[in-house]
Amino acid sequence: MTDHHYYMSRCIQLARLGAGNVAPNPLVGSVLVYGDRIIGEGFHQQYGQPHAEVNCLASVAGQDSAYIADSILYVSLEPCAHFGKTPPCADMVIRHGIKTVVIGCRDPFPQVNGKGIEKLRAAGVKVILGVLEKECIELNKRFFCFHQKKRPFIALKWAQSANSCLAGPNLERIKISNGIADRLVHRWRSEEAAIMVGTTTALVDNPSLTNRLWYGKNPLRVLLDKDLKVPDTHLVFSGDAPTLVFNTKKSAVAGHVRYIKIDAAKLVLPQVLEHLSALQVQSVLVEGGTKLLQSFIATNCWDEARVITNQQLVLENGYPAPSLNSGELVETIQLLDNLVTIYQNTT
Ligand code: AOF
Ligand code: ZN
Repeated sequence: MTDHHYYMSRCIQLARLGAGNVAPNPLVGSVLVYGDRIIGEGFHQQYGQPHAEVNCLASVAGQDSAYIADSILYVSLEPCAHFGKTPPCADMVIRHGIKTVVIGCRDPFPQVNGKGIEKLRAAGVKVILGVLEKECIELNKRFFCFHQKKRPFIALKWAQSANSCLAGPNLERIKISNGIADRLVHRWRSEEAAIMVGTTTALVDNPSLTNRLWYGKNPLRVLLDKDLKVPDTHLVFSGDAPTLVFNTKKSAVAGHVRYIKIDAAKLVLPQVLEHLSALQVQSVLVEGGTKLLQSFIATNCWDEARVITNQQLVLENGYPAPSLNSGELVETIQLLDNLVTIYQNTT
């Protein structure tokens, strides 16, 4: 590991401390190194608050401030060039007379997207770009997907029996995942901006779609219910979190429930994703059922698939689970008799 890699991995570590508090902004970490000594560290801590580089420079102790101009600044994302909620970080770096900046990856946000790097270079700052680039992009995979693909990051999730069934013969609900896997699923719910289900799942399973078994927030609930079949006494409408209902009947707001009318003559998913993007929803965990999951797969509109398989359970004549036609296995986690397999869409 070179010094650059070492300090960049520290930036990533710091950036992660902002998880849960900065969305829809990216997670960013920064360190300032004089010789072989870290004299400043910072990360983006809270949406709307100072950026990583600002916190890093502000953390430098009084007796070290004379060294700032001769230090190397490391930052996991390109310093911003725009006036947003805070002034441009690139300007601040230039003002401090810093001569070398090492950047993990370029910022895909349209108002930055290379302009921060240009600004630094135009001021004579040496910019080293792309150190631990893959890791820095992975850190903000939702933010990157949202700005590059102009749609939320889509994580598909389902639990299946050993013979790849999702429910019993007449769609009856059968407990497939164990308690440990359930906790992992609730953690996933806490990490995504929204959670989505189709009409049949909401009707038959009556899920509340909240995060009860992990720390952190509840996601925004998204229900696809074209004909408004799901009664408002079902748990998806509980007061625990806001709910969006995409349907073909009405647009209305009723307390924490918002109905959004879509065009019955057009494809559903592109309309739904467009609305979610306009609402700055950067990621969605799709929890079923098979029809909805398979329509994301069929249109190749997914980024990750997380499958929980109960290796002990066989459901004779059960209802078939979705099937992936592509995807690279990137992680497996064994939780007693439940095997979690995570695939990334590489196409
Ligand atoms: C940086 N360092 O730590 C972060 C950056 O609304 P604002 O002013 O907070 O700006 C948000 C945008 O700034 C965000 O979309 C992303 O492009 C960039 N985030 N930039 O130099 C940071 N968090
Ligand atoms: Zn900034």
